[in-house]
Amino acid sequence: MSSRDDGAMAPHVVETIQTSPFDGQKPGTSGLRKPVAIFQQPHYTENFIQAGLISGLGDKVKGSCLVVGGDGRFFVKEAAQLIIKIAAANGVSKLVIGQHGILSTPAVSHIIRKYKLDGGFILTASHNPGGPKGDFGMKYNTHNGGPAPESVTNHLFELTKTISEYKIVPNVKANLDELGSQSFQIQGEQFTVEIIDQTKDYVEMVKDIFDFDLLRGFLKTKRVLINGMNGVTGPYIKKIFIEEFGLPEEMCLNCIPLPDFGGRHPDPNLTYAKDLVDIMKEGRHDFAAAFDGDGDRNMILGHSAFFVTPCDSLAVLAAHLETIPYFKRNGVNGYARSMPTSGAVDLVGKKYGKEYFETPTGWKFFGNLMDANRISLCGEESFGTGSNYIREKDGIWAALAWLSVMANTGQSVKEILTSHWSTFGRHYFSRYDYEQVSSEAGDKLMEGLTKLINDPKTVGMTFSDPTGKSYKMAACDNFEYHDPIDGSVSKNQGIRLMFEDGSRIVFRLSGTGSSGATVRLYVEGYEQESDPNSYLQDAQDVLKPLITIALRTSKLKELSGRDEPTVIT
Ligand code: G16
Repeated sequence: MSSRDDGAMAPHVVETIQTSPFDGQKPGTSGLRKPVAIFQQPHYTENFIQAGLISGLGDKVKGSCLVVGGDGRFFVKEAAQLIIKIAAANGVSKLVIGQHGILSTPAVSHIIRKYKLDGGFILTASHNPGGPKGDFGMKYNTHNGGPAPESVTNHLFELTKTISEYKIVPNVKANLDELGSQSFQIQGEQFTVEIIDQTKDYVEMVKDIFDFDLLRGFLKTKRVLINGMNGVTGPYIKKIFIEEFGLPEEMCLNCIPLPDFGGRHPDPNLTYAKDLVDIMKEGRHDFAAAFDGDGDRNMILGHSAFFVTPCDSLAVLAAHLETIPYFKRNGVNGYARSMPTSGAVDLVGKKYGKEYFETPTGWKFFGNLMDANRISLCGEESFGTGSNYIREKDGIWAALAWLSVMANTGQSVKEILTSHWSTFGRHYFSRYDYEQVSSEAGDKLMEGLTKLINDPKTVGMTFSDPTGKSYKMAACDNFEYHDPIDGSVSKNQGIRLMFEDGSRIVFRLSGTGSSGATVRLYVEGYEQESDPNSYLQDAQDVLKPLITIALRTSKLKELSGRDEPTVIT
């Protein structure tokens, strides 16, 4: 259906509104994330949208076509209407918007690429809680479908520091609930808002990537649970798992997107998806997957809640990628992982003669490598896995990829992991998160660690835990990335303490929290055993000495005032 504004209503006039800068509109690891109340301040969201358009499109704003979609959280619809008004005023010619303002992050990336749009706004604070007292977020993606690179986000931030006006057409308002085109005349130019089905393009895409007949048949023989955590993936889960695969509805949990995610934290990990873990522990299901608020993160569990670390998930998928039709057709280039992610995937790259890359935390750093056809698969320890068919990580894709591996190998999740470890050895990995620590404590921690890595005596020093287990420091630094494609340099990406036996301790401050500091401690140890059963040790037991050393060396407990982390992965 299409509607047309023929000018019968009051004319749409572009107004220039005087504004002043707000502090702290610096996009973090993935966009700007703040409490909703901050975004609701007059001019706050408007400033960010205006700066986003200019930094993202430069002199190509006029006549551009963009996509807009969000994860259904509180304030998505209001923000979408603001984008409509400001885009109209700046000469954007078309906005493609998901019905009700909803599109998953991977769907947005796909839509930009499929329809060759100039970019888009994603309205999400990802896995952060939602609702009027929760967080909201906004990020700009560029024409390759990926999160804007640092050159764009740095420019955006600079613009927000000096912004003095924005343009708006106050009386342009679209009906976000009605599919079809709505056109408006803005000072003699046509401006179109097209409301599209949330799932259609995405479902067509995954049907082209995977063997749906194989998966349909396989799922008839298995009991699985798919958990949308009341985020954006609900409609996609229904289309794919219920309508396409015929899964009973009761196997698909929390599939209604809610503005506050049901009051929970939409983060698929062992802490925030504990209800799913508990059901899986009952041993009645073979496989479970959960996704975050905007659908780009995933957690994979096997029978009896056997947990697949995202690092291992990446390595396993790398080793089995060529069984998936998309990769059979297109081949497999290299792999990439973010720096804190364990080196498990590197070993797959070495064995199969593929390139493998270590990038800073943040999906945006994979974009250049994918655009240059250097990598086909990438992933992060932060529950993100994805591939080069789009430029965002993709929760549902990861679940379908895992089900494909199970269907092709005939093995359970645990068998797939143990056979992988028997071939490659096991990288034990754990992440400790200390959320909402004071910014001062976070800064002090990083200052102390910086002193440690700059001290010439550190390399060669032996660090021991109280049981006497000791590790000799082989190297330490603050990770710096030199992008092999465009030569850009990203400094201060995390403190790395690397030991002679290959173990590693990494510290970073998160770039996705909305207040204070979140300290992340990543610990990794590698073991190669002759007996496959010895790989089944608990990562916490294996890594205990390293964790003790990390906590002591950093004085993390003293500085944060926390005895325990908020989340352990
Ligand atoms: C975002 C980024 C990821 C990053 C993660 C954690 O994920 O897209 O690339 O790994 O944040 O970042 P940090 O450790 O700085 O909090 P999401 O799912 O929040 O968009």
